[in-house]
Amino acid sequence: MTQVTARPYPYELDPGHTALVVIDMQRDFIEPGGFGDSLGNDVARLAAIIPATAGLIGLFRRHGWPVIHTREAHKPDLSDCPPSKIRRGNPSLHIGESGAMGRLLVAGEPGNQIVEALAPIEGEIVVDKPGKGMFWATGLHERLQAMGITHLVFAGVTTEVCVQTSMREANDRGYECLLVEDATESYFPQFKASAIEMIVAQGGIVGWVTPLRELEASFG
Ligand code: C5J
Repeated sequence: MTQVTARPYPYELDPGHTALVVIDMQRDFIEPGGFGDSLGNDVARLAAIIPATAGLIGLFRRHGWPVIHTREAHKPDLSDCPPSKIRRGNPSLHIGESGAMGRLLVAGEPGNQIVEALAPIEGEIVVDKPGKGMFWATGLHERLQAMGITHLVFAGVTTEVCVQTSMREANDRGYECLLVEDATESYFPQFKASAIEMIVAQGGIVGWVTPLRELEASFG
């Protein structure tokens, strides 16, 4: 175990049993013309965390620790997308409709790919998830169990939606969860701040939070 300075108190990272999960760093959320944009969000906010997220991925790769990338993605026939999700909001384009980067949130479309700077490399797991949480209809828990993973480090977007949902679901499944605060972002700064406070409140009811520099201080 290696101690990482974190809130609400030091996080004990178990190097042989830890994986990084990078949530939904997709063009659909981060670039103009995608799903996030269709909902009226300022997507430029999210692009700002690409360097810190790249640094975090680099740290895990240097140590040979597993890196998992998720994508919010639906099958081309949308059979895994509830009608309620398609209807929700008042978007300029709905899930499955064609935008500047192809069909929104549909697997295989250009907009559904992870941004080039964070692209997965051979051997890394890429999980297409139809929900906000990373365990719903993905089989990921079983894969992590088979790998002997007990600790998960989280990054990605958006903090209060897919990251927080995934982290809460992981916490319920018994994983020790750490969120890297400068490698996650929201379209709404106040929601990022609130999500972080919810995670660390009550003695870390969902897990721990730390900046990338503290992980680098512990592991170089
Ligand atoms: C959203 C996500 N916000 N990846 N997805 O719809 O957080």
